Amino acid sequence: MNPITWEEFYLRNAAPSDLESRKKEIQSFCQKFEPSDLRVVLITSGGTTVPLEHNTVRFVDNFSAGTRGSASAEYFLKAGYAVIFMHRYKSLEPFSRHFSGNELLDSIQVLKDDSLQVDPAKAPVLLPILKDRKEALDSGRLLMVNFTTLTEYLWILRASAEAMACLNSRAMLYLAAAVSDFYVPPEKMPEHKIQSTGGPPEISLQLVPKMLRPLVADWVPKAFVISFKLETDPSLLVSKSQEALKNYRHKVVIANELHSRKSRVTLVTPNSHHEIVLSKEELDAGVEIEERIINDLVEQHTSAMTTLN
Ligand code: 9Z3
Repeated sequence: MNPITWEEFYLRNAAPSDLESRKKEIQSFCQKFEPSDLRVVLITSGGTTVPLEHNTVRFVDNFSAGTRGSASAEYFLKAGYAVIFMHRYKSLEPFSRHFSGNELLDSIQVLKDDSLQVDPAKAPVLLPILKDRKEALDSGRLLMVNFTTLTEYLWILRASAEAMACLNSRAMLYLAAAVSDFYVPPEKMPEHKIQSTGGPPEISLQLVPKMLRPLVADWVPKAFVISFKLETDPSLLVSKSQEALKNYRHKVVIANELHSRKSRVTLVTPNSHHEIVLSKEELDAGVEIEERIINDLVEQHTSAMTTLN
């Protein structure tokens, strides 16, 4: 069955109640950089939920932790970009991603006089992260925007993309979130929690329209748009990415396979493709593949901007 059109999706799926205020925040962030030379990237990160009930107790989710997006945000900030970090609520965030569980609390010691001290052994790890974070916050180059459900994601994505249009070719969209391809339309969703007394439920998921199409063609036509393609069969990666580029006419698809995604990606453009691979030694030394990806994309963005302007 064909998916509904993207226009119909927005008509049938209500916007989050606070959309207007969030939109304003994103618009003023973009307008702040409109008169400057600064480039702005929208990063989407983490997975989306698909509710099964209006009063949601249960939902369909996916594996994404937001590692790719949160690491990428730090490298874009280092490269001088302003970053709109549109992430799944409670998924990994730039800077805090380096600390899991009680790691941060464990790095602070309580002294005999009740004063606090950073564990001298942990300070060399903490210091560069705190300095980079301070720089990003003091310069006003980081905007955090969160979402949880697929519908919320799609409304905020559209509002953000439209707000970025004023930046023309200085805008980049880096769509790393793992967005559900399927959802339960509101008219097919029960109001209340599905009861087990009714036997096993038959849940019919429908296709989500491909939002890359209006995003590239209508919402931010001059932006440098990068999407991600995730497969579990590596033999499909390049051909499916080329197909996406042909269909949506954006600039780059980053193809990755689920299990090797931290050490190997393929950057596919309309005319070529190349791999970025980390060796075992590099991985052991803590090199992150996102650093290489972002260096590559910044160069491609620079040359696209010079051709366009
Ligand atoms: C990706 O492929 C990301 O690299 C990952 C990152 C989600 C694998 P983690 O958050 O994982 O670091 O754990 N994102 C896009 C996946 C996706 O849903 N792509 C769609 C597709 O392949 C289209 S945009 O069809």
